[in-house]
Amino acid sequence: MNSSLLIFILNILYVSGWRDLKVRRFSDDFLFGAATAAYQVEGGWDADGKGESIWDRYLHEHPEVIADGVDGDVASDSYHNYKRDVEMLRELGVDFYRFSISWPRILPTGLPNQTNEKGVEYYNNLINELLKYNIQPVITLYHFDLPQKLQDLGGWTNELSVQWFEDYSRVVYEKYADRVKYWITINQPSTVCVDSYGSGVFAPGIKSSGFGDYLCHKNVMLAHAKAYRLYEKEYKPKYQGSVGIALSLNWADQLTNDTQNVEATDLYREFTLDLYLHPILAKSGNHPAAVRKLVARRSQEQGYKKSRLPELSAAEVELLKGSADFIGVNHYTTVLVSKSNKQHPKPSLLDDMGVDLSYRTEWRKSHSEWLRSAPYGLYKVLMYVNEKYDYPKFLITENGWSTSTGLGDQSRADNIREYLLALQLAIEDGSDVMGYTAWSLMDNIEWIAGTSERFGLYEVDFDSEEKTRKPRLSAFVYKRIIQKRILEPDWLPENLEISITQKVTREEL
Ligand code: PNW
Repeated sequence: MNSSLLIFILNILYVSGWRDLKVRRFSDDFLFGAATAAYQVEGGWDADGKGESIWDRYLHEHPEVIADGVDGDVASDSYHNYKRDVEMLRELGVDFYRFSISWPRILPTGLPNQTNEKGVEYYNNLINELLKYNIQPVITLYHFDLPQKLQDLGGWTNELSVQWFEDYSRVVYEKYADRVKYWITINQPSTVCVDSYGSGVFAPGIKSSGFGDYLCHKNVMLAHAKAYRLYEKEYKPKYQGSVGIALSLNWADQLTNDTQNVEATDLYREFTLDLYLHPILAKSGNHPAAVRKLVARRSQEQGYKKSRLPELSAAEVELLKGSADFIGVNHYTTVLVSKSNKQHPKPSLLDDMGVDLSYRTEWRKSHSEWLRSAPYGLYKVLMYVNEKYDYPKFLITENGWSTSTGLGDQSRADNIREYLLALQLAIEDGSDVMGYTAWSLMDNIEWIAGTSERFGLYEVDFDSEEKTRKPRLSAFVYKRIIQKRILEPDWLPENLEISITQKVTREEL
């Protein structure tokens, strides 16, 4: 099928509410899960010997950057509520729980000279509670919360960070690999680098676009590869688990079919998708040639002695090549790309890419500015990776939707069903997908949005002492999908004591 015909059909499906007549079943071994991350839910920021993370420091020093001023000091208090969290997972009937480990909770100095036994015990308790109910733990080693003491030494821009991360990974594998079979090294290297050492909107707030972000990129990718190889060599023979990385893989479409915009979109995909995929999945390894050449040329023009994107040595290329048993896909939305005629600061990532981004007006809006519903993008991005990198194994590690407060989250329920249908189509067309993870199990600290953007299947009452959790409409819908293994577009729970106030119908768009 040619691609314009495919886009046409997908558009029809999208406009018609993604309903075609075929009932598709998720196979019995397809896994469903829900996810959170340590800083966003745990709280207990300095409890029982935990060290300070870059998010603790950043939001304590800059409360003004948080939309509603609520930081992660207490969050959903999962540090104390983990039994309730597992109860919620049982209510949903999920196969796995994806959560992350707070590096400074385990290693307060960031280094293995000192282990915080209380921190180790917390994750032991959580893992054991999950296994008691046959829910598989899927552990993310790093979800944005670097120990502040390592940031004081340059954080991810210091080449030593590769070693620091490997040492930390070893401690975690030693403690938990006997019971944990699925590992994710790093969550969203793009966020870890571009938002944290580039635009600086995320902790540690360093603004060095087009330089710091590229330095970080090399180290984070090598850190991932080292943690992968460590498991492969020392733990895999004994425990047979698998290790992947979670990449932010949003789709990018051209604003119009002008050659300029098509080329801009190709380049944007190289920078946002292939820069992360190519070193791991391509037979030749290394950064994509287009990115390598472009940044090298511009760096030279700008008077730098070396490319601002540090090159990989032959040994580093080898280390990275094949360093994932699966690709974790964090997919939320789609953007439209056009060639930019604006002047961006030099150097910067935007200047290197030379693009402007927008959204199609038809795409339903969430409660987050950057997040619009365009389910066909999940299909498209998976097929893009399939075609370029020969059908790798995927785990959808995050997909979700934001609302404001309230239990009647029809828009989230719709979003889950629509994206799951796109996923079924991608599977039908040959994608190898192990499972799907809803972001998020519960409301949490949405980084600098605080609690102003809610992603939870469960609502959290942040004003209550206990951080009470209540299931939203979408929790019932997700539970039903997991149980029945099919999508029922109009299904609603009976006897629902939820007033549906947030229903968004297609007619309203
Ligand atoms: C992810 N985008 O971040 C993170 O892994 C989660 O911690 C976060 O809570 C969740 O998505 C919702 O934001 C993203 O701009 C941040 O496309 C931004 C984007 C995607 C994911």
